[in-house]
Amino acid sequence: MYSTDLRTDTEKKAQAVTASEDAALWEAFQKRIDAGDIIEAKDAMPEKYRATLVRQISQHAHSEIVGMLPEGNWVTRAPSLKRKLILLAKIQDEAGHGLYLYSAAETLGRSRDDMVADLLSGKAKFSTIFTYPTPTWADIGTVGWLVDGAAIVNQIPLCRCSYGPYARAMVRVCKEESFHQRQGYEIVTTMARGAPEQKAMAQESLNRMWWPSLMMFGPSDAASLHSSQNMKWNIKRHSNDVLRQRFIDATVPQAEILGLTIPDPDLVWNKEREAYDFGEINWDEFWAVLKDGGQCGKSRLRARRAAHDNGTWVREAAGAYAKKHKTRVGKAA
Ligand code: FAQ
Repeated sequence: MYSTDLRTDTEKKAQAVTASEDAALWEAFQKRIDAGDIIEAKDAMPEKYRATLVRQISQHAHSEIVGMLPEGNWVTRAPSLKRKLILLAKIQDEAGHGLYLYSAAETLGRSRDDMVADLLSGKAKFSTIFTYPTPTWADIGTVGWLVDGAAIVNQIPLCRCSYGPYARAMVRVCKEESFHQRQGYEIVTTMARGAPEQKAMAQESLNRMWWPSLMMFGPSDAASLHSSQNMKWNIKRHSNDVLRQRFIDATVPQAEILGLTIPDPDLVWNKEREAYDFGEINWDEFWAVLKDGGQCGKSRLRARRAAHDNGTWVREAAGAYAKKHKTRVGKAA
């Protein structure tokens, strides 16, 4: 079901054979990458390239789907009908992003059913940011402003990723994330310019969400496992630390405009570097969240499992329809 793997069985077998010709294949492949070629689903590629893309794209897809939950928390309590409609549309966009991404990963030969099974069993990762709770309405603003803002900084370079289906999916995703970031910033602006209680709520949310947003870019370059190979393959165009710095430099002035304070006493503009110096990220917290799911990791997975179970009848009906359609088309032919 849902397969978008474009390869025929013969092509799959041929590619499995070429995968064993490591040295020659890797060299020819690297030449294509260095020449700026875009790799397509049916092209020969080292199995490690395929595996790393499946890992990254499926983790990204899971993040979009799990990322719907912290915002879903506020659909029934949005402060006005207009806010509710906007929030619903945003959450639906995130579902769409998940679906493009699962489809892009399927072109590499992994089925969506398998990827979803990995998420539900707890084997696959999703972004640490979505293990944090969203207890106030201001969090819906900061999720858009900071989380979508960080996602854009991370994902714009992915529009030039060497793997065509992922790069093309990212173009549309980034356009929508850009709208999401603006709607989040608009919520925070309204609160920061509203009553003192509203401004305090926006500040309190920024205090909680700032550091986890910085962790979205992944571990420091020194601790990153995949960055150097992924940059060699033009999957990643910039390192985790470079993108994190870019996000900080863009976001600090946005907080200043609102009269909000970034919760980092070490944050200071460095004239020589023309960039902000910032305090130490709590990497112990990051690794602990990755390992045990932090505050909400387990409940996010429980919610996903329940949604999956509730959707069983839809998948069964779609499968039965597809089978019937195939039989009809077969008979007509
Ligand atoms: N959370 O060696 P690296 C969004 C893992 S979408 C969890 O540096 P890499 C939209 C990493 O996977 C947000 N795991 O890895 C939205 C690896 O694990 P593994 C998601 C993390 O791949 C907004 C290990 O640590 N975006 O927000 C995290 O080179 C609002 C070592 O790390 C993407 O997925 C983390 N924060 O770089 C939705 C973008 N960081 O597999 C709803 C695409 C690292 O070895 C509402 N992904 N890990 O066990 C990427 O750009 C990269 O995969 C990175 C990590 C940058 C995330």
